[in-house]
Formats: sequence, C-alpha cells, structure tokens
Amino acid sequence: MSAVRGEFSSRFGFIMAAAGSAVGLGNIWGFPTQTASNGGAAFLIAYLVLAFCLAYPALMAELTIGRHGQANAVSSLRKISNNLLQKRFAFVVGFGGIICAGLILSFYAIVAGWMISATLEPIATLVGSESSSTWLSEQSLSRNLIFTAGFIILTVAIISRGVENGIEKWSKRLMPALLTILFALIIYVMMQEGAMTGLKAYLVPDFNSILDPELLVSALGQAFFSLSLGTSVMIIYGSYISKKENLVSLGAYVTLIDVFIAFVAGLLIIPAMYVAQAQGVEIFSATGELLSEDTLVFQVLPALFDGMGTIGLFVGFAFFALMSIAALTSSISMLEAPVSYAVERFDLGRVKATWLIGTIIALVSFTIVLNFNVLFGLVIALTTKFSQPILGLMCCLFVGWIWYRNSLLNEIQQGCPEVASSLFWKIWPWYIRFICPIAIGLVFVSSLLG
Ligand code: LEU
Repeated sequence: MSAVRGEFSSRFGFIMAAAGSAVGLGNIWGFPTQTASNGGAAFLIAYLVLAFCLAYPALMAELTIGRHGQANAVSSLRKISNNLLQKRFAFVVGFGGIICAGLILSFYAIVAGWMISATLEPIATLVGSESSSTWLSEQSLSRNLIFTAGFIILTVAIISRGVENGIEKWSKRLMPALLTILFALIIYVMMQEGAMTGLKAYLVPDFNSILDPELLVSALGQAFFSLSLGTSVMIIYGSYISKKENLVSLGAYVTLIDVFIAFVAGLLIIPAMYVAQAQGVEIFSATGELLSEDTLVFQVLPALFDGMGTIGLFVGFAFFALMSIAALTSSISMLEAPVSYAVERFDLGRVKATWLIGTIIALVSFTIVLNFNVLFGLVIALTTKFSQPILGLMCCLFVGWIWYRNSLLNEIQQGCPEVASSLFWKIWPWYIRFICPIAIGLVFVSSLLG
C-alpha cells in the first residue's frame, strides 16, 4: 500500500471534482439530443424523476462504499464482504467497474479529440491558415489519432499529479469556466430568431409519451451514465472524502449540479436547433423528428456557426471549448479508477501507474480509431448499455444485501448525525435492497428487448 492516501482538501473541491466527473458529454450532448428525439419536456420530466429517485440512491451507495473503505474500488468492496465468495464477488464488481471506466475512456477520448480539433479550427481560420483549418475540420486518420493521443496525454498529466494537486485543482478551475461559457452561449442563442420556438418545444411536455417504456429506458440509462455510476468512479471519489464530511449533502449537491447542467445544456442546444432550422439548416423531418443525433454537434451546429460570419468563429470556439472542458473533467475521473487500483494493489508510483495505464488506454483507443465502423458502436453499447447498469445494480446488491445495515448507517452518520433520526435514511437500505435493483433490472431487460 502507498504510504499516504490522497484526500480532497475541501468540500468545494470534492463537489467540483465529482460534479466534474458527472458533467460531461453525456450532459451537454447526450441529454439534449435524447430530449429532442424523445418528446421534449416529457423526457425531461422522466429524467428528473429517475435521476432523483433511482440514480441518487445508487450514487449514495457507491460514495458510501468508497468513504467506508478509504481504498480503491476492489479493496473498498472487499472490506464490506463477509466471506470468500463475497470477496470474489467484490473483485468482479470492483475490477469490472475499473475495466468499464477504462473502456469508456477509450471511446470518450476519441470524441473529446474531435471536440479539441473543432475548438482549434476557428482559431486556424482566424489566423488565415486554410490548410490547417481544413485538416482540423475533416475526419481523417491522422487527425483522429493525434487528437485522441493529445487528449489522453492531457488527462494523464492531471491524474499523475494526484488527488489534491491534480483532480481537485483542475476541477476547481475548469468547472467555473464551463459554467461561464455555457451561460454566455445561452444568452447569445436566446437572442436569435427561432430560439423561443425551441424553448417551447423543450419546456412544454407531451404527457402522452411520458410512460413510453423506450423513453423510460433512455432516461434511466442517461441518468446512470451521467452520474458516472457502475464504473467504480464514484467509489474511488468517495474514498477521498474525509470522515468528517456530510456525505448525504455532498451526494445531493453532485446530483443537483449534474441534473441542473443537463437541464441548462438543453436550454442551449434545443433552442440552437430551432435557430439553425430558422436559418435553413435541416434539423427536423417533415413529421418533426430529429434527423440525426450523431451529426447534430459536428454538422448542424457548425453549419449554424458558419452562417454567423466572424462572430460564428468565436461562438464555435466557445462551444467546442465548453465540450472539451466537460470531457476533460469526466475523463480524469475515469482514469483515476484504474490508476488508484494499480497504485494500491501493485505498489506502483502514481506517475508510473498513470503513464502505464494511459498508454494501454491509448492503444485501445487507437485500435477503435483504426476499426472505427466495427468497434466504436460496439464498445459504447458494451459499456453504457450493458456493463454500467449491471455493475450499478451489483453495487446496490452489495450495499443492500451484503453490507450489515448498522455498519452502513454508521458510515453515513459520520459527518451527518441527522441520519439517525431521518425516516428517509431508515427506508433507504430497503430501497437499495429491493426497489433500485428491481427498477434497474426492469429497465435493463426492456432495453435488451427494445
Ligand atoms: N458522467 C460522464 C458524462 O456524463 C460519463 C462518465 C462515464 C464519466 O459524460
């Protein structure tokens, strides 16, 4: 074991780091596009209900496992296991989450690489370098490999500095920058023609579709992905929280910020689609369906920025910088999951472990880039559709069925004595035991059938 474990130095630092992990491409790209293609406000309502009723309790389960264990995901799960069989199960869940985080990072880095090249493209245009601007804007093997590698190096550089000087310091810088850009862009888009129609489509629900099973499956999947559940990330972040902190309110803040940013990103992207539509960019079919979720960010919005002339270059730059920052604060959390395990399990130095794992993830990313058509969709489906819900469910089973109720509640009570007298926390272990696994299982099965 390494001599001194890292710890978040402040409450604010933890909130920024965990909210940074949660707020990512899932919020700024995934949530608005899912909302636009799943009945607007109906999806928003389903998402809000599921995020608070299912994802928050599951997030609390993962944070509590980590804070109790004060160790990497595998060791933390082992500490609450009572026999050999349970310890084996702990390894499967903890190590499975670590692999899942690494695999998500390997495709996330490719998308983040596109974001960074799209951020640089307006700069190349502004300085008059047409060839660079063309290279940056077109899909090519060289561009994708270089920017994927660049993004992974950036992530490695932060994680190799440790918890306080790496994760916490950079999350505290990047998250306020993200919020500033997001709000500036919303104000700009709201002033354009067509924005109000978009706002209406976003905020006025069509109640007929709210109980549509497909909508519920997408909303729960989105909530789990967005809170980084089932990836060991929240277990390891929980392990860096001091025993004096109030875990209940920290988890609530993270959920609120995550949901809030997804909601606010919807206020940007959905009106922007209607602004683009008003300017002649084709977004919706004649029957009102979103034409393409995948090309929205890389074709539709750039077409909108192009139509704005020089100011579009600045808006485009700000938009993709926002995406890149959101991706970076999430990617550092995904790298921390395997790095913390390697450091504690094999007694490796942090810098060495980070570069080693960063290199492995880069090799997986390159393999995906080189076999894009086959592997990209497959890895996304394997991790986000299958592994995350299954592992999230297993964490709930661990807390609900294996961890002794008193020890569990004692852990949450440290730093939050009110838990002892709260009805909510009396019910929560039962909730985690029955309701969460059943609901996640149902959603999972219906997504398989769907
Ligand atoms: N929560 C992140 C996002 O919304 C993803 C997670 C797997 C780190 O993009």
